[in-house]
Amino acid sequence: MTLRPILIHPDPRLKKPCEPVTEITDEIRAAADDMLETMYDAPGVGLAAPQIGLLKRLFVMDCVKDPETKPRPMVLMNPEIIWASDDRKIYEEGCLSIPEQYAEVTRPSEVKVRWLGLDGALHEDHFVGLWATCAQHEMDHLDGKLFIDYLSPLKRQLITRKMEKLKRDRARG
Ligand code: K2U
Ligand code: ZN
Repeated sequence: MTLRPILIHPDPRLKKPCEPVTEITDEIRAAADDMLETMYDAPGVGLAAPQIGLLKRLFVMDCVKDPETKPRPMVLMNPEIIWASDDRKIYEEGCLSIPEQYAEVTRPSEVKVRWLGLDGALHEDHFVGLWATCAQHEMDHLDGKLFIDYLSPLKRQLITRKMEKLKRDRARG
């Protein structure tokens, strides 16, 4: 298990659509493992493969926040939304690739997702609440879409400028 560096916006790898997982290789298993470790360490409730520079359709998620409840680490490959509620919910989203920036995003409040599991089987689940928001946020990453793409051009540009400064300052060490 290795902590992987999380790419920071703007980065071309965060804007590219990712390739489907065609074979569950040891590399894919190792990436999923590292992504879960990196997500918990951040901390976050989700992490998509492009955020660690792997342009594959794979994300991990664990939205269990209550320390009394058993964690539910999930690895979803080639995920597809097969149903979304008409009902919408506004959530103040963040992103591990856009640190310390938050904005309201409106999304369907419930989604049904089908995906390929590490066991090689197809799975389906009905997500609500933070799980639904997170799954949609992660699936956007697989299409090269960031939550700031839902904001006005001005707001998006302000956030991008802040991230460019953050990267300059980090490069300076
Ligand atoms: O993809 C990511 O950058 C991980 C996000 C996933 C996420 C964003 C917005 C809403 C739900 C999930 C990280 O978990 S950001 C940290 C965080 C933690 C709890 C709630 C919201 C955001
Ligand atoms: Zn994100």
